[in-house]
Amino acid sequence: MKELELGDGGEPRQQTTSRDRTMTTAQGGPIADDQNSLKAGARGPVLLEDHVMREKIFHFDHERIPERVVHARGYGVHGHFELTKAIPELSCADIFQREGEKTPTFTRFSTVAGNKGSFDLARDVRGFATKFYTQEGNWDLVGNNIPVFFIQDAIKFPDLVHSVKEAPDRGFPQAQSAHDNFWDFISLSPEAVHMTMWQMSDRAIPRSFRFMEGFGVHTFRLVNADGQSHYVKFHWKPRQGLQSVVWNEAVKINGADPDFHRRDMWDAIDAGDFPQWDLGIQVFDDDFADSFEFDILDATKIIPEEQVPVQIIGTLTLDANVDNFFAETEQVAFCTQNIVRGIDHTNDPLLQGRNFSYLDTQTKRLGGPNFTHIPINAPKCPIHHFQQDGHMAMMNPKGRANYEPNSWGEDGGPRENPQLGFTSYPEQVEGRKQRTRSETFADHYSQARQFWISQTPVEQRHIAAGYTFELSKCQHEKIRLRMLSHLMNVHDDLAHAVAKGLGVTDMPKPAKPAREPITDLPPSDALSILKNGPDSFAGRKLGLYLSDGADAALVSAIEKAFKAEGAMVAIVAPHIQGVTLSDGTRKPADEKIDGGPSVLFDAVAIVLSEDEGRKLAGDKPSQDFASDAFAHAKFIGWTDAAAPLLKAVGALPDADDGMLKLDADDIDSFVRTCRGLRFWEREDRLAG
Ligand code: HDD
Repeated sequence: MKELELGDGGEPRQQTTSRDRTMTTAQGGPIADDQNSLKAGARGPVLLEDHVMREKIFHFDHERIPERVVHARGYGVHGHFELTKAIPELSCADIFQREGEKTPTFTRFSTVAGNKGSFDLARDVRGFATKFYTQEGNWDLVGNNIPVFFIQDAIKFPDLVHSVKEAPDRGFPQAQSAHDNFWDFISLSPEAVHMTMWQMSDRAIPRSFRFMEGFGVHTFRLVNADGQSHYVKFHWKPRQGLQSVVWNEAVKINGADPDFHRRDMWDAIDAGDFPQWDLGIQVFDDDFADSFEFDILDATKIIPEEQVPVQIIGTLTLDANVDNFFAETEQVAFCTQNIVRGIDHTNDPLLQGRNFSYLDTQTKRLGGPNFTHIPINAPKCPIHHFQQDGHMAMMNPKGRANYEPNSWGEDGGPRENPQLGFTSYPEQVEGRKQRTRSETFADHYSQARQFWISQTPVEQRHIAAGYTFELSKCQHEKIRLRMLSHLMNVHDDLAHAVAKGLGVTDMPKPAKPAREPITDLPPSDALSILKNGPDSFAGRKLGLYLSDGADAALVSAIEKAFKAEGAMVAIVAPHIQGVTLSDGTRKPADEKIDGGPSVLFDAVAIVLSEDEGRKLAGDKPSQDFASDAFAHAKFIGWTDAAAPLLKAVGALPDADDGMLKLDADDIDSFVRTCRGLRFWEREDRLAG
């Protein structure tokens, strides 16, 4: 039972949990009966006088707040940032001064397009927003898992978002970009082409929030104590390595477990397997900015790591789930304008627009200007100012001074501090007022091409398939062809693969580029997921499908070996009650086979008894388990008794190298193989 505990004076009230206290109304009155409303007679009308019932229903009626206009579906977790390399020469930000110091954080991951109740594995960009509660105020790094953005100027953001969200007349499609409106807008906005390459890649269907990168996207400034400035791009590098699912799998995961990503994060943290990311910075100066092929203020461009290496300066560890989803994940309010002394903005027009949007949207969403009083948003350092009143004011200053300058001496309240306070970098700014786009933003294809040539053949195939799928959902041929005309400026191989997928035989003319693409940018390995995978199966999940009579020694060896690797093992069985193993022990199941399809796991092992193996060969959910694992190029551990099932789905008689016979004395070799995560050769073969 939840109770309210009153703080003394103006302190916020704290919620505590206790069983032995009396339930009360919000006004604190003890409640005698929470089961029945007040009536005139046992079967008579309910009386308006019933303040207990009315208060309860009134509060319930007001439980919802507006969901975020984008990034509505998200999942937040607590953690801390530990500085491993102090950078006082670059920045005077307090958080970057003392190696080994830990700063508390709150990170919210999200999808962009879908509503709050949509599914986790939409093909979409993922938000990666972190609030650092530094000793000199909150710093919010509000990034994505993709280092570039669709548009260059914030004035286009409402159009972009309208185009991807449900059409206003019909209220669908939900949580997806595979529709005419989105590709109509994109194909009329060539600046978006580079971003769509990332979006059509497997980056947009991550296996887990834990296995994706994060990027601050914009170029920011670092400013040191002497007022010297360097440009910086922020990167989050997951220590877990990168990993994505395949599209057919994503579609099925959304049905099997729409909460796949949030459950994954909750489970990992709950099990003490805390995900970590290194914070990297790419630092450069005006000379580099002037010589770089693209404009550093253009958020549709990356700076390749080969040109400006990423230096690691700290580590983010996510180590605590929230106590209350609404209080923390829903109410957290990230604002790009929350920066601290030593970090500053640049003139990136996308960033400048964001700096207006976030504060504005939080005020609407959270009901007023006092959202900074909500504990998840409140700084953890002292705060002193003369802001007052407004809806739900919780922190109210005492005394008479609520303005300055004042002459009340000691009682006069806080004063500004030119030494410690935030000062903007005094960049020289001049120019005519004009609504224009700089010529230096005009190259829309070169980095899209660089992205393409940096991918492995498997990844290229997935990108082409991504475009093909999405454009095939566009019912208007002119939109499909217009998009194709842009892809022709990216790379012939891509354009032809997509054209083939769409069934287009007469290629359209290439779109007229605003500026000729640079065709000799070198590939960059950092852009590929598969080149940055893990070297371990740690943090991954094995689905172990068991039947009655399964070999107990083998089951125990598998569990032991995968746990030693730092992986999880989920037991899947024909019934949720579990199975009786060969030695008579009962093994409870985590999932019944229908509810635990193989798409939920990174690799599978099928350990059946001979009798059950023959029976399960004809069982549809068992067939789906095996055939999906096979089609999604997963490593499959199996025993002879599973052969009829594997034959039934075409995985046998010719076992490929991704299918490993299990041997209780050598499970380690299965674990080692699973570190590769997928047996892509099989996908190559199946794709023909
Ligand atoms: Fe944004 C939310 C990331 C461009 C306006 N954005 C939001 C969130 C993330 C991003 C991660 C969710 C934060 C959370 O978990 O609560 N947005 C980005 C990135 C962008 C970007 C990486 C480009 C580099 N956004 C962008 C533009 C605008 C906005 C150009 C408006 C001009 N974004 C918003 C918003 C949201 C938001 C409407 C919705 C909910 C919220 O702010 O808190 O203000």
